[in-house]
Amino acid sequence: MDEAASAPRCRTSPDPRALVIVDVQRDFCEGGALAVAGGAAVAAAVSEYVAANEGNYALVVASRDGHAPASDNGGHFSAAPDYVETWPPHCVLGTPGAEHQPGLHLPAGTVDVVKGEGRPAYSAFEGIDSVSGKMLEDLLADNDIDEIDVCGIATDYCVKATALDAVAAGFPTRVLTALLVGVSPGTTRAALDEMVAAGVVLFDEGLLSPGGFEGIISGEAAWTQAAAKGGT
Ligand code: VGL
Ligand code: ZN
Repeated sequence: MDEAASAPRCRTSPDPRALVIVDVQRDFCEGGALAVAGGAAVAAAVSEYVAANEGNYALVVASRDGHAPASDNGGHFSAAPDYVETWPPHCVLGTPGAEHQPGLHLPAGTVDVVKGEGRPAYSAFEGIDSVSGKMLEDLLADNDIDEIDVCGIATDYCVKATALDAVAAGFPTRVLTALLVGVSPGTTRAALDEMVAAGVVLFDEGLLSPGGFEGIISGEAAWTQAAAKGGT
């Protein structure tokens, strides 16, 4: 991580576009503390996409949810989570769950943006570069970024928050629909609608997308099922 983050940024394209890969972490993939079914497949698909397309990006950013240990992180963690605003402990800094999913392969120079230490933070725009300490928006300005592509986990939480903040910050923004997975179909549909209403372009090159548009809203998460069983 540190090695990759301090390597030169990839600069092979004149296109001033950034790719923001949201929270493709062990705890959001199968076997993790807040596993989203399909997370590992997203890690593999993102890796394949980035390997083929990194030359089209002036900057690649991979955000991580990174919460403080021994803290409820501003009410983000709960022993009785509602899976809407409160969650079981996840992505605790210094634990494997906060690391990228092992199947996620990132180019040298990918910026590690971490968010959520001590508080809830769904958007990568709330995060800082773990090396420079800069906010994402400042990093984008430093790199003359004009447009943003977003992918990752989860469509209905952190991807949505990141894409909406990108639009609010004035960036033409695409969400790469072949490279997403959501927690539940209902909230994922609503999130896609909300993003489109805000001006986000849903972009699917037809690459790597087994199920097309339906495919991106069919992911059913283990934690939603757990919530339904546990009830609140
Ligand atoms: C996320 C729930 C809690 C996410 C983060 O990355 O979508 N979801 N913290
Ligand atoms: Zn979190």
